[in-house]
Amino acid sequence: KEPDDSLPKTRFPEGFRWGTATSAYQIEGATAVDGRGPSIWDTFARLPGKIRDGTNADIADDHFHLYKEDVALMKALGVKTYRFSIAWPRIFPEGRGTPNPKGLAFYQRLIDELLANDIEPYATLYHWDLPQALQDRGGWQSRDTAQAFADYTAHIVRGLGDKIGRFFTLNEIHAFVDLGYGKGIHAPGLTLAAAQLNQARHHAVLAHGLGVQAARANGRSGLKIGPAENITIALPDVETPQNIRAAEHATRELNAAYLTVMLEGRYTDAYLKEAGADAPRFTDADLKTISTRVDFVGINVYGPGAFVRERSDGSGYAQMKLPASYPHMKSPWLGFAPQALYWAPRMLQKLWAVKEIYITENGTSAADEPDEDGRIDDLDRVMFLRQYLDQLQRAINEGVPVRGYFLWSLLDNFEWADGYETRFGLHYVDYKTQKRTPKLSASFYKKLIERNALV
Ligand code: GBH
Repeated sequence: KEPDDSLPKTRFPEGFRWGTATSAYQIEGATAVDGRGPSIWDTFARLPGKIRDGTNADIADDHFHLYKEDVALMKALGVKTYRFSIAWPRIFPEGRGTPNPKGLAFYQRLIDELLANDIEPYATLYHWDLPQALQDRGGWQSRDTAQAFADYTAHIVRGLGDKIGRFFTLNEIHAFVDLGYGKGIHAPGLTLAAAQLNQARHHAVLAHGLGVQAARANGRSGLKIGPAENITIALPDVETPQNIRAAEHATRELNAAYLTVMLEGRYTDAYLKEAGADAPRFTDADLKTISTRVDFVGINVYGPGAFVRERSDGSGYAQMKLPASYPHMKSPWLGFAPQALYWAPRMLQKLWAVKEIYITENGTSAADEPDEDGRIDDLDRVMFLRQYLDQLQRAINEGVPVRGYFLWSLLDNFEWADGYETRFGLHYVDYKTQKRTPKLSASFYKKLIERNALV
C-alpha cells in the first residue's frame, strides 16, 4: 500500500471511462501517404498568413507512423478509452465515389493496437478535415455534402464498426461553421453572409442526423452513436434559482442551431425570429432527420460560454461582459471557469433529459517550457484539471449521468490557426525529433485514473 492510500478520496463511479482525445489532421501527418486526398486544411494552411507560425500539418506528430508509440503512452497513463478521428480524405480521397482501402487499413492497424492494449476505441467521423474535392463543390454550403457524409459513415461502420465502442458524428459544428465559413479564420476561410451561414449550419446538423441513420442502417446491432458538440454553456453569475433558470433558458438559445435542434427537432422561436429573412430553408422532414434519436450526447467543455442573470423584470436573461481582468489560461479565449464542467452536463440532463453523457474534450493550453532538466512542470494545467474535475464530480454526485471524460489532448499537436505554438498535450512533443515527454499533468492524470479519485 502506498502511504497516501490513507488520504480521503472522492471517488468517481466504478467503470467510469477515463480517456484522451485527438484528431486526425492535428496529429497524423503523412498527408500524401497511401492515397490520402487533400483536405480543406491542407489548402488553407498554405494560404499566406492563415496559420500563426506559418506551418501546416504535413508531418504534425507523425502519428501515422508512430501510432504504436502513442498507444504505448496511453497504456502507461492507464486510460481505458481513446477518442480519435478518422480522416475522411484517407477513406474517400475525392470525398465520395471509390473508397481507398489503404486509408481504412491504417485505422484497422490503429484499432488492433488499441485493443491489444485494452484501450477501447471511440471514433469521431468528422473532425474538420473535409475532402477538398467536396469543398470544390460547395462544401458545407451544399446540401449534397450532408449526403456524402452519410455515405462515408455507412462505409466506415461497415469496415470498422465491429471494433469501435462508440461513434461521434461531427466534432463541433458550432466551431467549424462559424470559424470556417463565417469568420474566415479556419478552413476554408470564407466570410459568408448570415443567410448562407445559417444554411451551412443547417446542412451540418442535417449531416449529423443522416449520419446517425446511416450508421444504424449499416452497422452492427448495438452500435452507439451521438454528437461531439461544443456546447456554449451559460453560467449563472450567482447561483440563485432565478439565475439558474435564466442560464438554462440562455443555454437553450445559445445552442439553438446546434444541440437544441438536434435534441428537440425544432429551431427555437427566438432563433427564427432573430434570423428573420436570414433563417435557413428547411422542411419538417429535415427536422425529423436532424433529431434522429442518439444513444448519448458528447460535449466539449472549455471556458465559460457566457455568464447570465435573470432580468429584474423577469423577461428572460441578461448576458454579462467578461471583465478585462477575468482570468484565462494561456489561450486568451480559454477563460477559467471550472463550474462549466458542472453546469454543462447538468443542463443536458435538465433541458433535454439526456441519459448518457460524455465529456468528449476538456483540457487547456499552457506555456509548457522544458526546464534545464527537460521537465515540463505544467502546474497551471494541473490546477485547471483539478478544479474542473472537481466540478465534474459534483455533477456526478448529484446524479448527472456522465459516463466518461476525454482529456484534450494526449499530446501536443497542430492547433489549427495557432499552428504548433499552442500546446494542449499531456505529453510534450519536440517537433524536431518527434520525441514525446510526459508533462507533470501526465503524472497527475495517471494517478487520478489509478485511484479513480481526486485526492
Ligand atoms: C476544440 O475546439 C477542438 O475540437 C480541438 O480540435 C482543438 O484542438 C481544441 O479545442 C483546443 O482549441 O482564436 O480566439 O478565434 C474548442 C473550441 C473554437 C476554441 C475556436 C478556440 C478559437 C478562438 N475552439 N476557438 S480565437
